[in-house]
Amino acid sequence: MPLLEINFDGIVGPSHNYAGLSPGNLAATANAGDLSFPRAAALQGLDKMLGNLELGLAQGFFVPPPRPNTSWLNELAADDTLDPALRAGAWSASAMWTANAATVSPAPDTRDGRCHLTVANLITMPHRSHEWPDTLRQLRLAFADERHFAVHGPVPFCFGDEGAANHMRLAPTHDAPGVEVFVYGRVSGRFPARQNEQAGRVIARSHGLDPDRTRFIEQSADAIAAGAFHNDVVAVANETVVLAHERAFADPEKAWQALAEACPSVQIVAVPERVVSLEEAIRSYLFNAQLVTLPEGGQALIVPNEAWESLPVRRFLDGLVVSNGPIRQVRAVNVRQSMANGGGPACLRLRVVAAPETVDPRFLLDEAKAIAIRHVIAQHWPEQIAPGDLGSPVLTRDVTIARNALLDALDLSELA
Ligand code: SUG
Repeated sequence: MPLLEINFDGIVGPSHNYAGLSPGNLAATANAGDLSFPRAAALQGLDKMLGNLELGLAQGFFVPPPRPNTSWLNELAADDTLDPALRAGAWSASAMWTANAATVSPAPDTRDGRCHLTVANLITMPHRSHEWPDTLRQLRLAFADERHFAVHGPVPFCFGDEGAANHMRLAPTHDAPGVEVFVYGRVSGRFPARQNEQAGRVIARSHGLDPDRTRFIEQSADAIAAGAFHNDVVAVANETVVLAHERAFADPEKAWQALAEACPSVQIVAVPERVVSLEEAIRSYLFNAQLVTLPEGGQALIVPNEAWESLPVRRFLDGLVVSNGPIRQVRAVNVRQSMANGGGPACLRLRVVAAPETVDPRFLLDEAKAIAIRHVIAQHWPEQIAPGDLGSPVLTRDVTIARNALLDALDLSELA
């Protein structure tokens, strides 16, 4: 059974809102208090998935967890005195950013020849710290076949882990043994470093990775201070290509050398500050792109419209495509509702290299499922939410009905 890269996108939940809960995520804090449009957000996400399906790529999805999260509210002993940010946290649709759901080591990289997944604990931000139990349930369902998958619980809570957003894999092809790169930050500046070095080291050991094909690289404190709260805001890799800002890593020369040593065929495209400044890269989310291998060969970069509309970024991308390198085409997608919370195309997907036949088929997208999902979203997702609506009994009822309708349509009621 051939191994393929399958992108699992999070379906944007019906409670999608802008509460400004992530310090260090500049888009999220800038848009705090804005009206959100959950229906439009979910349809934008679905259209992105369909675009990738049309490219001939394998596409999966995860469903939103229950919101508001009443078990978390109970743990918080929530009453009228509860901090509004915590109340909003119980409503957050942040599980849509599945690049933060787990870290994935494909079967060719691991000692036991299975694909290993570790659910991310997401402890740094309170509104994300309660995602993992529901995510774990879903991973255990989607990847239940223990002959092919090993799904791990979170790393110890003393180490923040934000999943694949801080993990890159280099391999000549997806189905070949690869080099896994764990990127971490150190607490230093005004914003939190969300990925702890030890979290990556725990995952590398428990996934059974070969130390010769594993690297740990420090994120630059400048990048975190400029708003790169995850490495995938300033770097993306696919097969042997790494596209990164020159200021992404603490010691760039050392980083490029480590990558070249571990993977001699690596092609590093380091974008200089004078071509696209770090600030513009973070504003436009150039690097929060999906870099995918096309079935006919070559790679495509799927960027958000915001990157396509940026003059310096556009100039860089035009040059990249005519340079005759591995990236043959650039496609722009509209994920504006997610972008306003700091989530670009890459945040919305978790890459799993696996044989599609070994995944629970209910989590794989095809035309028929896309029609069913679109129908449920159009019928049940709220058109808009103002932050003041969070907590209202009417909205509680509406988002609960909406999610249950989706689970019914996808035959996933066991996740209710
Ligand atoms: O964790 N935003 C998310 C965005 C995650 C993006 N993911 C990756 N880079 N892979 C976060 O900061 C904002 C929610 C709010 O403010 O309402 C939020 O959680």
